[in-house]
Order: sequence, then structure tokens, then C-alpha cells
Amino acid sequence: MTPVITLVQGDITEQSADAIVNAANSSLLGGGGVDGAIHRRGGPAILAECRRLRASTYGEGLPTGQAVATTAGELDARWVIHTVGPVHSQQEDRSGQLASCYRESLRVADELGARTVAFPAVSAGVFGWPLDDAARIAVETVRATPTSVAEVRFVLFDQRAYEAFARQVG
Ligand code: AR6
Repeated sequence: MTPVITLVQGDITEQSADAIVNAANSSLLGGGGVDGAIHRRGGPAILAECRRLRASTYGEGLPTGQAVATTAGELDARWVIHTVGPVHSQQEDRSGQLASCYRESLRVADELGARTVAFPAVSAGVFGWPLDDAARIAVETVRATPTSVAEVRFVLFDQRAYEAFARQVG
């Protein structure tokens, strides 16, 4: 099945969904942007579980392009799915890794039984991915990924990002 794609302009930490995707870094221990906002609003339970993951399965961190779930703490969601986008590079095409973030997040969502999943524009902030291309990869990958997720909601922080995604969704 292909999920319905919806677009919202706003703060992803204010969304109600089964799973909220975090644009994390491989340390899983927090940062700025979406990551900072999720840990701030979700509270310490998320970080505690991330630390446990670092002490067990992901001793060297979560590799770029992969995804892992934790509790959503105090967010209005059951899970946070942390994924690590690639840093944009002019020298190297890393779009496969960015596509993998969406595919792997949906795979984890399926494992959990999540039906509604909210995504930010992974890599389009601190990691420097050009917005139009980030939107194209996000939408194309979700459309090409078989999943039981019923709704993929892209939550875009500002109007520019919202419009970039709206052009892709058509
Ligand atoms: N809700 C929705 N979108 C947001 C929010 C929010 N609360 N805050 C920012 N955005 P970024 P990245 C937008 O930088 O590029 C962190 O330090 C933002 O405008 O959060 O994948 C991590 O720890 C942009 O369009 O993620 C990593 O080190 C998009 O979300 C690194 O940043 C993604 O921006 C990850 O960088």
C-alpha cells in the first residue's frame, strides 16, 4: 500500500501521530534543530533510551541512513523514530543515504505497527541539503516504499520548506 501524503507547516513536536521522526545525528545524544526540539519537549525519557541504545546495539552510534525507535516521552506520539541523514556534499552524491532514511524509518514504523508517521525535512537544516532536492527525495522515496503506514505527514517548519514539498506532492 502507498500511504497518503499530507503536508503541515509547523513544529513537529506539536504533532499528534503514532510516530514522530527525528532528524538525529549518529551519537543519538541530541543536538540542535528538530533533534533539540524533540528532546526538549519529549523530556528525559527519550535521551535515557538513546543512552541505552548506545550502550548496547549502537555502541559506535547509529549509522547514516538507518533508523531506530525509542519512546516518545511526553510528546503526543507513541514512538520517536531517530534517523541520521547525510551531510550534504558537493563532491559526493549521498542521495541514496537520504532516501534510505525514509525507507528505514518506514520499515521501523511497520515493525512497530505505526499507522501515522510525521517526518521533518531530514538533512535540510544543519546538514545543508538543498531544500528542493531534499523534498524531491523525501516524496519520491515515500511513494516508492511499500508500507502499512496509512499517513505520512511531512511537517515543515517554514513556508519555504512547505512550498518545496507542496511542489513535489503536486
Ligand atoms: N519542527 C519541524 N521542522 C523543524 C523544526 C521543528 N521543531 N526545527 C527545525 N526544523 P535539522 P538536519 C526543520 O537541522 O539538517 C541536529 O543538530 C529545519 O528548518 O533539524 O538533518 C542533529 O543533532 C530543516 O528544514 O536536521 C544533527 O546533528 C529540517 O527541519 C543535525 O542537526 C531539518 O533540520 C541534523 O541536521
